[in-house]
Amino acid sequence: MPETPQQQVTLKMKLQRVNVIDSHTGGEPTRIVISGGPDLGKGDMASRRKIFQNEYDRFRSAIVNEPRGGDVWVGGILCEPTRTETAAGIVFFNNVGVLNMCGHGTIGLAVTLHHLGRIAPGNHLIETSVGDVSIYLQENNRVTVTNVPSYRYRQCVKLKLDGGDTIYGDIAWGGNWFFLAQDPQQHVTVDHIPRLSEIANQIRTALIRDGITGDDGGEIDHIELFGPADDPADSRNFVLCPGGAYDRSPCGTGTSAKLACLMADGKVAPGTTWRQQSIVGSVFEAEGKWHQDRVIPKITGSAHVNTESTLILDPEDPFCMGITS
Ligand code: PYC
Repeated sequence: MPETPQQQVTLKMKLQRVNVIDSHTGGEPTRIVISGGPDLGKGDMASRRKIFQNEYDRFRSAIVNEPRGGDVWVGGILCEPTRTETAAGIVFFNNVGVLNMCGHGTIGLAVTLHHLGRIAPGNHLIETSVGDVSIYLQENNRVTVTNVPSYRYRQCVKLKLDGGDTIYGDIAWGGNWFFLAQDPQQHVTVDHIPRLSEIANQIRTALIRDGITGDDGGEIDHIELFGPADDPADSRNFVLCPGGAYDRSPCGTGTSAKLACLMADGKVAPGTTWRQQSIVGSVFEAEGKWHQDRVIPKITGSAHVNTESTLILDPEDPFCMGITS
């Protein structure tokens, strides 16, 4: 403990204070950095994401990793938008790196901006690193995200897993790259999470081993498994996120990727509501329309703000920048 007033002042000057607002969307947490974060410049969100990735990785870890967070957390740096017609810019990240889009995080961002009094219910545009998305905020914490154009890139890809199983699945883009497995043998329920994580990790390893990527060379770092849902949802999913945690929400970008596959197969008609339930039971409603050969998904879910806080980054704290192993 500092003993003199001068020592106390010096210590306080060394502390970095970061103001955050936490919310959860169907059980999946989002931590939005409101102030005290790094200056990422004035470029578009793709260039700010690159700066954040290259120069502020330790800050990322400090915000979402233990001891302040944990593997399941998604964070976002709230940015000044580049255009007057957009409400905000956002750079998403998680426990291991930066993210492209994040559906549950955008729903969380919408209720956070409303909580701050920065947006009113209605329509708003948000700039992300993979393009603009729009949000429609209702009074009751429900938010519809019109996501980036989504599409199936490859159908029925065969994978031989290290565990010996052979699995088939589609590769689709919904703002992140997904492998959507067809594996009727798995029980997609909470009590099977360890087995689901094991299979999903084996799928991810096999994709890397076989050099299978998205059509832009991007890593397929989200793995999605499906099973029967509780009525009235149409499907229950299990989504393994890049950092090894599973999504507690039905995953907005994963639901977009699934909808793109279902619409490509003619199993869901444009404008029809399709409900995706998460492994913990929360539900997103999805509907899409075609734009050329892409699906424009609308994903609706609810989020709740649950914490306003100031994180303290103390250079004398041995775990100040998070536990990374
Ligand atoms: O909702 O898109 C999503 C998402 C991605 C990773 C975790 N949630």
